[in-house]
This record gives sequence, structure tokens and C-alpha cells, in this order.
Amino acid sequence: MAGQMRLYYNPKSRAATARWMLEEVGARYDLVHLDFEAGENRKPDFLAVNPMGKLPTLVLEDGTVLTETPAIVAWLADAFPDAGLAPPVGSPARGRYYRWLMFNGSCLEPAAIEKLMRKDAAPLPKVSVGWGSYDDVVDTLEGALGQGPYLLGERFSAADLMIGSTLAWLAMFGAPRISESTLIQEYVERITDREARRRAQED
Ligand SMILES: N[C@@H](CCC(=O)N[C@@H](CS)C(=O)NCC(=O)O)C(=O)O
Repeated sequence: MAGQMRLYYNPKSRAATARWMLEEVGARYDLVHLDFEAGENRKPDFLAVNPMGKLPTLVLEDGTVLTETPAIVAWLADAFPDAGLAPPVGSPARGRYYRWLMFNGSCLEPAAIEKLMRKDAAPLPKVSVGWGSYDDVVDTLEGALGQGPYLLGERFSAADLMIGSTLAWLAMFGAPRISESTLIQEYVERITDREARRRAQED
């Protein structure tokens, strides 16, 4: 059983996803709020924990430092198997689960950043970038969600928490297609309407 953890946190960051996952699995954790405006995440004491200066950063009871939201989400799903948020290791469903967890950081996030922050630039060459193109990413997600109700079928998993969380943020920022797609919006509503997520939003 994992012991007390420490989550370096800011509610307006990806750390909200890590906190939601901590609530889903019933982990014991303390929150350390870091104020971005005050530059607290760039101070030496935090950089000694995570040299990237990024949130979320989760410190386990034995001092192990975990960063990268999908890694934190995946580790928690395995450390708390009773929560039932990850398919059995070695099963085909586990492979699909990894697919969507990795898709978040290697395709969905960079495609969306390019789309939202490089509006006037020509798209990066599809053949070279791992996400191909923004439209390919959205088409692929819509294809998977069309079979729903969850990415793996009938059962909510940590992959939904990860992808759904990112989609919710992107919709909030008005990401083209994502904020307009009924299929994606219904999915986001379905997965965010959970007790654990509500608890994770309390301060
Ligand atoms: N690859 C990281 C990205 C983490 C990240 O960029 N976090 C942002 C907040 S959402 C951050 O800490 N920004 C503060 C900064 O860079 O100063 C992950 O998936 O967790």
C-alpha cells in the first residue's frame, strides 16, 4: 500500500489532473501549492525536487519523484489496483490503454499547442512531427470515441482521465473542432461528472 504522498500543485495546471487521479484511487496526499506568478516553481528548493520547474510533481513516501502527468496517472493506477482503472498487464486492453496514455503527450498536446500558439505559422511537416497534423489527431480521437462510451469501451480507465482532462482544458481554451464537437463534449461531460473530480476541485 502506497503511503503518504506530496503533490506540488496549482489548480490552474496539469497538476489538477494528477490530483483528480489521487482522489480516484483514494491515495493519502498533502498538497503544496506553488504560485506561478510569484515564481515559486522556479525557486531553488523546488528545482531541487524537479529541475524542470514543472507541475505536477508527485513525491512518494520513500522520496521517489514522479513527473509527467501520464506517468503519474499510470503509476497511481498500478499502485491502487482495487480502483480498477487499468486493464490487466499483458492483455490487449492494456496495450490500448498505453496507446491512449502515450497519445496524450506525444500527439494530442503538441498538436494542440501548435494549433493554438502558432496560429500564423505554416503547419510543421506532417511526415516529420510525431502527431502528423492537428486534424489527424482530432479525427483519430473522434474515431475512438465514436465507439465509446469510453476509450477502452464500456469501462472508464485512467486513460480516459488523462485524455479527457486534456480535452476539457483544450475546449476551455476554444481549441478548434474540439470545442465544437458534440461527440467530444459529451465524452468530456461524461468523464468529468465524477465524485473524485469534484473532490479534486475543492481547495
Ligand atoms: N510534460 C509535463 C508538462 C508539465 C507542465 O508544462 N506544467 C505546466 C503547468 S500545466 C507548468 O508547470 N508550467 C510552469 C512553468 O513552466 O513555469 C506533464 O505532462 O506533466
